[in-house]
Amino acid sequence: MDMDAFFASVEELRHPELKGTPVVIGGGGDPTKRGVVSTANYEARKFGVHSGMPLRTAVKLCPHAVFLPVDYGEYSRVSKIIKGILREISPVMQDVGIDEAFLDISGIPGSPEEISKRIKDAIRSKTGLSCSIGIAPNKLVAKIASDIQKPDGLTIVEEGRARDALKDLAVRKLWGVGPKTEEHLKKMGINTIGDLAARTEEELAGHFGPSHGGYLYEASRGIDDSPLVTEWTPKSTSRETTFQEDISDWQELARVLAELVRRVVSDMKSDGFKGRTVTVKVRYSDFKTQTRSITLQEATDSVEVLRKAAFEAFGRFDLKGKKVRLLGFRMSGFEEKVAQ
Ligand code: TTP
Ligand code: MG
Repeated sequence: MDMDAFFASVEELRHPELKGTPVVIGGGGDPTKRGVVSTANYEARKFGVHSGMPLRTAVKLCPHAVFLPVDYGEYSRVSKIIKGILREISPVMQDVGIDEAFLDISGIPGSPEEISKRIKDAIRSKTGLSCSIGIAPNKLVAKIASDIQKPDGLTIVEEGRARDALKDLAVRKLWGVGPKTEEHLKKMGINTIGDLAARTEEELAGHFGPSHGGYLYEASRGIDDSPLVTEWTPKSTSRETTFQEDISDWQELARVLAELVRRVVSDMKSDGFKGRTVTVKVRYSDFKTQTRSITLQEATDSVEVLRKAAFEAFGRFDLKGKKVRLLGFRMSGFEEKVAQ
């Protein structure tokens, strides 16, 4: 899912009078000053204005456009709402950028068209904005597909049709094809993804090395096995205990905390991770919940060091006169252990 002319569309929501006028967002919004175009709405794009272009060039191409400064705070506020909607539709979501995300919809009921309509309707009703969606067997093709029809587009690439769907597109649409690779490919007579797919893996490896060459060979066929990286991927490990009866005895809480630390460290060790950030969670009898965290200088899996940090974090709660309903312990800030 990729939002349409994102910054410009958010500005049009706040300034409905701008609808139908060319709008350019960039820098401080003054085209006589230095700065580049962040984005332009579709009206301004008709004049050749695009992201990354100097504002001074944009004003020459489209002198009657309205120029506005970048208001990143407002765009990220709207972005958070959109990501919340997407996460509700599929919790397996990779947040890519301010206006983009990958969703794994393989476990979601409904046809691709129905799911896509659900996403578009929810975003439109909660924010007033439109988006474009690409549905495909993998991230590489889905991303490209999301850009094929815009705005308010939907492109579905069925399993087994990826190579065909990509063949007429410019090679730079592939991830990992920047201006340098594009130039090199052009010299080899390769302009489209289809041209690339016609070459042998040996030839591509000869020009770009086995790794990048192998990648180009697979990508040109729409092959991509990269997993979605969800917010859980740099994962955290936690354990918590809800007491049968709310507890106010500090000794008893400390004993439970030590046991939670022991169990979390054991989980972490079996996964081969070391962590830096220790978080203790306390839920009181009135359900009010607080956390206290400590980040260590270095990642560790030492139960002694982590228990000490957990008690230090625990000491930062004001438990006087309160009863505790739940106690939790979480480790995050993981580093993968280097194999010896
Ligand atoms: P894009 O999704 O690339 O562009 P867009 O949403 O404006 O337009 P489209 O309909 O083609 O998707 O980028 C999202 C936002 O990121 C864009 O609104 C502004 C910002 N951005 C920059 O600030 N600089 C840039 O060079 C680009 C490409 C985007
Ligand atoms: Mg976009």
